[in-house]
Amino acid sequence: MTTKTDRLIALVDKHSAHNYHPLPVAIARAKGPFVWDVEGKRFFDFLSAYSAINQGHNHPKIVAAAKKQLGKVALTSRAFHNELLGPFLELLCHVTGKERALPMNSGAEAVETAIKAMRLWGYRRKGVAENKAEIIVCAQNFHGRTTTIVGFSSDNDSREGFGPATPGFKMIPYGDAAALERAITQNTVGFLFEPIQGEAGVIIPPEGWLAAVREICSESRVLMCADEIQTGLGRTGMMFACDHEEVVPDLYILGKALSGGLYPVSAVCADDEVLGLFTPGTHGSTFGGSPMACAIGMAALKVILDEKLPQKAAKTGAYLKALLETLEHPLLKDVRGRGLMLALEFKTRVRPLVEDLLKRGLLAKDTHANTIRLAPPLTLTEAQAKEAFAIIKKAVAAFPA
Ligand code: IF1
Repeated sequence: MTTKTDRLIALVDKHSAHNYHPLPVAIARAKGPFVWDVEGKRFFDFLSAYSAINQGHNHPKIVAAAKKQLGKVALTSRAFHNELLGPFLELLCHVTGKERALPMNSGAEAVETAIKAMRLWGYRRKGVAENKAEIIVCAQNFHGRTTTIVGFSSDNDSREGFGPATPGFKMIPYGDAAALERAITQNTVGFLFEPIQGEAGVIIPPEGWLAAVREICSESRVLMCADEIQTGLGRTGMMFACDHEEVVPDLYILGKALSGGLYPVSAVCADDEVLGLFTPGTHGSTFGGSPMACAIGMAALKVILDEKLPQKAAKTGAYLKALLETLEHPLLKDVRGRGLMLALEFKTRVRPLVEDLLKRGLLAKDTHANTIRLAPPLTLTEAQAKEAFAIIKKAVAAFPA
């Protein structure tokens, strides 16, 4: 018997580009930490759209802000001012402690914006000769899918077939401060990194690395640019993952949870010294900073602040991690993570375990074959964490050794 799910999957198989291998579930609605599929079955969402849903699905305050704006004015373009851009940017600057913010849509666009900003700073402020700017990046990075960004990826699937790569990028091992020091030249304008590598499998850098990076960048006049698109806005138990070492980067790149999932909203946040260098005509976006984006972005930030989601993630994350650490399986290699950015690494492929979790009512995703990322909404209660853990425990027990 073919189910509604089967028919929907077949339709996508037929008409989409095959650039994904989704789990066989078709979601119809969502609320808080739960989604329901087209058959009416409920699941815990332990992916949260890769951390875009930190506030939980359809957070009532964000939905209300979106509804209030819908039908009023959705888009003006930046050719004109709008009622909400200023207030949104003011709040964003308050949260990041930066003087300016430049709103975009997708994460990749914000990363591209940061790359342009760092190069511009290099030419206008550091005195790097035109077209010579270098940006240092890390192996196993994930910063998005545009041609420039995949050009400096070390992941073959991401990069191969899409060249020629944009020049001007240098790669060093992740978490290696000495390598950063060695890689810096007079032409280095920035260091772009993830404070915790998400796609690479929730890789936490060695303690002290972020602080060392801050020191090296300051000494060498290199901009420290943190891609906090996935780690930022509470996910790791603090507002930003850089906060764990009390480090303030020169640029924050934000996205995902900046909208709570209702709309693509991203931004680069930095001081006037950097973002003040753009002049009219040098950068832009049709939708970036639209009234719709600002209404949703502002509500999304307020929820993170008002509900103390970073603190909540720290508490629930510690609770869930302690439970995960009690798991026993001969092939379980590591339990790691910060806040509610958690992962289980096995010595084998975990896709079958992920598919079993789906059958048992919990959505999670494998990353780099052997690792399961566990990243529920930060609004998850301890009781819900306990219930979800019971599902994980049963699935791990049934996972062949
Ligand atoms: C997909 C991964 C996560 C990101 C960081 C920039 C971006 C991302 C640190 C680009 C996006 C996404 C994209 C999504 C899968 C997902 C992902 F597994 F691929 F790596 F989250 F871990 N910087 N990450 O994590 O943001 O342009 O997508 O808005 O399906 O490719 P975007």
